[in-house]
Amino acid sequence: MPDLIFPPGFVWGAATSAYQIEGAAQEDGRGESIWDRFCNTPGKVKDGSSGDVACDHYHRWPEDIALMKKLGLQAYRFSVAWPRIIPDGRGVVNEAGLDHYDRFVDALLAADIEPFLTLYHWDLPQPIEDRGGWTERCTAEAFVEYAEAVSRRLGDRVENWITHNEPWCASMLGYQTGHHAPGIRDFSAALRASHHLLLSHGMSVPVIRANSRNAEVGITLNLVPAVAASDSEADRDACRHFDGYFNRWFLDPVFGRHYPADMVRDYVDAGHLPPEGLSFVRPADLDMIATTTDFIGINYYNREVVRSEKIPEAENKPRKVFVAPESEHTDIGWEVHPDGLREILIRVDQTYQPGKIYVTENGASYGTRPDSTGEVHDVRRIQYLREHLAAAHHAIDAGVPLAGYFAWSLLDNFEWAFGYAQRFGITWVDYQTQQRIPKDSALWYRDTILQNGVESEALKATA
Ligand code: IFM
Repeated sequence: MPDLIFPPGFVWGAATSAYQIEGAAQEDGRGESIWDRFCNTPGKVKDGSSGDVACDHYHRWPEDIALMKKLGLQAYRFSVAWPRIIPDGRGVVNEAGLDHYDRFVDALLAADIEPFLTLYHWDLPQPIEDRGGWTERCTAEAFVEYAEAVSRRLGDRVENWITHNEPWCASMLGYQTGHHAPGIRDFSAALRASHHLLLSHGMSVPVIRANSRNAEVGITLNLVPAVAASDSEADRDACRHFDGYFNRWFLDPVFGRHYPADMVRDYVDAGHLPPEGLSFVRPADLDMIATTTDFIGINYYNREVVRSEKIPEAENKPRKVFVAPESEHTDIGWEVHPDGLREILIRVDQTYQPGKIYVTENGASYGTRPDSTGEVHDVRRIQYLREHLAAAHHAIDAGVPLAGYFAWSLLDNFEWAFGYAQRFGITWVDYQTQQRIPKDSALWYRDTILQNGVESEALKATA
């Protein structure tokens, strides 16, 4: 029996994103996104795959809502595909795209599942990228037009809005390292992109509120607690730098603290910013970015242990990250460190006082396959989820206003540059037949929701 009981009203959900599950890439007037272009560029995605079909959720959503219902989900976090709504990025709104999400939201509500709608989960319309993408300020204006179109249509029924998912990934993986679409490798461009992403967040909040009377609006950041590999001054400084690069660069401006001065200095010293610093930031931008929101979403997967290593500037990387070798890792190579979730929740609450927090993603990639009877005994995922929920519970005990938790992900899906090789789902998807099989973790999650709690006692991982 669970001994860690969550507060009454705690929201239990699961999350996905449009490009990772929808498929139907060419249907109902959808335009091209940067991920379509990226996937079609040889060598960008490990298994050469794309989201063209993915989980075919665009057609199978009634079945997927029935699955959510069976699992007892109270909320579902999904994203809207910008290229379905405004195929050229700006200008004409595609009513067929809006109609799809309109029907989908109605069906969720009819099933008594609360929609949490993310506006941007990385599928920028390619025509916008052709004009400079997030490195250009006008992309923030385009985003506001898109937010206006979606919130005008759905704002009477959707009450939970997330402007952006993980702007660190959208800017740094997209424009600095090039591991994600649009595949650019230019640190200065990535810093401009990060600013325009955050600016578009702030600019769209009042627009969403105007269209959705009961809206609660927030942004989702992926946060990674950093630990110095040793007590040496160099490692501690590398840790400060990593934390600034990953966490504070996004948290600080969103909570009205400007961009961190130490990072601006580091970036000027490294030549990523001009000597005058943040030349692309206009006077009113920071107030706009710091527009008060109703909650912050935190995506947590792992921590990083950081050591100082001088690497050639040409490699275009931050100081090297060194993952603790003695730890357990998931199949994608990320360390399992549940206490990092407790730590980051407490830190965000104490440093920034957001008022309300959701864990908008947490989960693990394990490839456990169906056995001969067709069941998926993903014991390690159950252990991962249970330990992270226990950590979340400890954070609540410490006073963190955590209002809900979303498992990543409802379904196995297209894992970006890894293609279909990594499986984060609590539901197995057979990509040949599109059959869905709830894994043991899904059944465990159903019971957890029913009991509104987890057991603190560790299970033994055997699979
Ligand atoms: O699949 C992604 C998701 O799109 C964003 N957060 C992390 C997940 C796992 O990598």
